Amino acid sequence: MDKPLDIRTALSPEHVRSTGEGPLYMRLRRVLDEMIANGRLDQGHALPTERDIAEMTGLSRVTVRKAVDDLVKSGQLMRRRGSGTFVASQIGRVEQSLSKLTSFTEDMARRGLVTRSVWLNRGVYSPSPDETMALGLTIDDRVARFERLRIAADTPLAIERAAIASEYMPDPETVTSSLYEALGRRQARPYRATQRISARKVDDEDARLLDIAVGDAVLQIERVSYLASGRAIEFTRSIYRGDAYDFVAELRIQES
Ligand code: 16G
Repeated sequence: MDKPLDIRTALSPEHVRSTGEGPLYMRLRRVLDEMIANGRLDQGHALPTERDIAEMTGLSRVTVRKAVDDLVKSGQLMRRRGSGTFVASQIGRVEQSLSKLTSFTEDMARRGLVTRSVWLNRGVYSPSPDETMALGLTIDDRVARFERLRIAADTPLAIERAAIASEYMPDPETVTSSLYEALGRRQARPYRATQRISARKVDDEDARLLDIAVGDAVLQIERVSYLASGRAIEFTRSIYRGDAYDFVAELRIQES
C-alpha cells in the first residue's frame, strides 16, 4: 500500500485538482475524505483552519467551507465552538432501539465493538430523595451506586450513574464489567423498564469526561427498571453524547 501523503502534499493545488472529477469543492472533499480514511488525519485531531486550507490548496474560502460543511454533515468531521474542526470518531452514530431492554455491553457487542468503563464511583449509600422515590425505598434502605464513563472503540459515549436497591447488589465491588450480567447472576436482571429522554447542554465536568465542548448537546436518559415481580430495581441517570446516538422507536397504528 502507498504511504499516505503528508498534509501539505495532499492539500497542494496540483493534488487537489487532479483528484477525481466534478466541482473543486467535491475534489477537496475527496482529498480530505482520503486523509481521514488513511489515518493522515486522525480521530480527535484538529483540521488545519479553513484559511490555512485555502492557502495550501489555492482554493477560495467559500469552496473550502463547502467541502468542510459536507464532511460535517456526513459525520466525518465535527465543529467545536471556539476550538475548530476535528475528525469525528469513526464508529459513526449508534442506533439504539427504544423497544428492547438491553445493556450497554450487549448493545456494543452486537455492533462488534469492544467496551470498557472508567469507574467514577462505586459504593453503598443512603438513597437520595429521587432514588427513594424511583426505587420505592424507605430512608433506612441503602442503594449501591455505580458511576461509570462508558467507552466503545476507545470513544467515550456515555456517563451512567446507576443506583440499585442494595438488597439486590449488597457488594458493588463484585461488579467489574456488565451491571446487567452481575444482576443476572443474582437472578435480578431487569425485566422491563421505563425511560425518559430529554435534551440538554453538557456541563463542564461531563464535557471533559465525554471529550466534547461545554454546552454541546447531550441526551439525558432516566431509566427505571423493574423485576418481573413489579419491584423497581434500577434507577439510572445517563448522559449520552448527542452527536453519537440515535434512539429509534417503532410505532404502530392503534387498532380500535
Ligand atoms: C444501558 C442502560 C443502563 C444500564 C446499562 C447496563 C440506557 C439508556 N441505559 O446503558 O440503564 O445500567 O445499560 O449496562 O440504555 P452494562 O450491563 O453493560 O453495565
